[in-house]
Amino acid sequence: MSTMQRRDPRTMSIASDAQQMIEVARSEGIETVWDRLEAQQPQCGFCVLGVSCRNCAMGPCRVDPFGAGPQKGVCGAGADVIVARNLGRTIAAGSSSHSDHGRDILEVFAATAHGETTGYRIQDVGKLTRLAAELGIPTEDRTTTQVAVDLADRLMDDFGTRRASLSFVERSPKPRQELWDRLGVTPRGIDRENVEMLHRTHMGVDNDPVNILLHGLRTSLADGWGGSMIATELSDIMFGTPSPVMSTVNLGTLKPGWVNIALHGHNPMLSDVIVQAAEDPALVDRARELGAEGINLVGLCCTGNELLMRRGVPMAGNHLMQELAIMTGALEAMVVDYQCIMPSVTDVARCYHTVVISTADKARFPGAVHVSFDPGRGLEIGRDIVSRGVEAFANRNPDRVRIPDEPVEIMAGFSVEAILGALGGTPAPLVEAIADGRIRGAVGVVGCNNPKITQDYGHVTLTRRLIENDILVLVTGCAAVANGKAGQMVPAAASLAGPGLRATCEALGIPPVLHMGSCVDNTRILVLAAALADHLGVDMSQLPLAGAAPEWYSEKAVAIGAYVVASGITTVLGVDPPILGSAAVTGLLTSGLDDVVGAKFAVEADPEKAAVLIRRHIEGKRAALGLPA
Ligand code: XCC
Ligand code: SF4
Repeated sequence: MSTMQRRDPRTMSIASDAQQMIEVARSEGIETVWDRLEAQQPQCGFCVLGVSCRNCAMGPCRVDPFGAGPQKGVCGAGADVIVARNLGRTIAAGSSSHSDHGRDILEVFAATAHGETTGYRIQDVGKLTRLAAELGIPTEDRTTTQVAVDLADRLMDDFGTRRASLSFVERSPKPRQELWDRLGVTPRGIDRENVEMLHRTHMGVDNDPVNILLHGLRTSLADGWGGSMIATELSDIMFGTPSPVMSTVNLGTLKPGWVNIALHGHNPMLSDVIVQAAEDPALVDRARELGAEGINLVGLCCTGNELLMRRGVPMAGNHLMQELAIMTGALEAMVVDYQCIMPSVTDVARCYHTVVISTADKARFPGAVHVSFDPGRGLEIGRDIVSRGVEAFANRNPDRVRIPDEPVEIMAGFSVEAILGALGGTPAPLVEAIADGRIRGAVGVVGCNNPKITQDYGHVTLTRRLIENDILVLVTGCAAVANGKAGQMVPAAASLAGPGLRATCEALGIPPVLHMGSCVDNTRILVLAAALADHLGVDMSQLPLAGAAPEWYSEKAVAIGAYVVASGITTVLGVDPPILGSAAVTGLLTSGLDDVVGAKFAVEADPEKAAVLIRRHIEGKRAALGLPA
């Protein structure tokens, strides 16, 4: 920890709440993610390049990237196969994570349709009806319940292998569907593609790196146009389709005299009933009895994004804030579901009065209290959890409470429905603004924090440079939270944008950086891109669009990057993926793919340079469409 102790917090995060809490961690001697990254140095060079394999017990094996040592694993696999297999498995892990989340939502939706849940209902009947009609499910003269049951059944099928392609693949532009068919990458079943990837990457199955990578694209498409999209759409139906909402962000959302409960993870199905439970007068009375002013719920990571988007629940922070939030000494409970929850949170919580409450049977945390989620008793469980948070207030030590900073305002809630609604129900005004050059194009800036990168620096800098150059930015996940903390997500931030984007945002009263939701909600960006392409009668790959994941860390982010590229949108990564040990795989992803799917990956750690690269890409797409320079 020694070198860490000397490192300037300003090189660790650009966010002042984080910088202050890093000092607190040091003075209290509590280990953080940055300390552990330091302790891991130097990280394994073989793994960094992707040339290590432990897929079987003849190994583990490593290929010497300098050519002097072994060039093949025991089975005979060279660097290209090893790197491709590793990448394939990473995509499958990310895709499975999103899709399993989607299935969990689908199961609660199905149970709700059958009247077997408490605390859940169909909130957006309009969206249910639209979706059913889109999938050919009869809606006339039928009850909401009947339609919902059929929709649930239909989407359950998408997880298996009963049809030639997934329900939502038909939402993509026709030329894109034809291309996927020609390439043989149209996803067939969500589970199937993931299972097949595990099969192919078993020793002695798929030994052709290109063939593995093509299946990697198919696997990711089963996430983007499958599991994740189901998660988004059904969450909208059950919890409400987001519309613009003002809220606040950073650790200042924790309130000194209140019971503070943070909801962390990814799945909105429990957190949504917790929001209902926190309004229970009996629980609020109990909080007051214990001397608190009330119950304050805040979000972390993507569970937080789900609640911010739909209910305006304040957002305490993104990925790297989870340990620091506990160190405020003002957090009674951290309720976790799954994904991106560091195992270290229970260690940090032990130093405070914070109770960590795990809720998913598939995601247990030693040291946490486990309250098993059961949608049949949703509200009751929600009350139980909130009550544990309230009771923990009695153990708070007021002398240890250090809440840094005042919260910053943020506008969220930009579902595709909300964006099209603001435009008068059609993408035409946006297409016109892009066509005449007031807006040059749009970029999805998405993904995580990674302690290898100064927290939020990549997101905030890249976004700033893009909006300054009249490029609309769409954000999700931790990238959204970063931009929110930096004040770039309020309507007044239009003044930071170039003249064309600024005028458009001011006319509509929206920020130049639009919060489109959690990481599964990257599917909203796909749907919007498809709508723009269809409106122009072109494929998505022809649009002046790009994706960026400046601070990505997770396997899910790799799956997202892959489906975005497979959908025709070039994507720039800020952290090296572990593929550089294979010239063939690196070449395919960063150049060859362009000829195959009309998009590719680029890696650029410096967000200033990434912005230039993206601007060039967008101007190139504009020129090819004959749009004004
Ligand atoms: Fe996780 Fe979604 Fe990444 Fe953030 S952006 S660190 S995946 S919380 Ni999804
Ligand atoms: Fe080694 Fe091949 Fe087994 Fe991988 S699959 S561990 S390269 S023998």
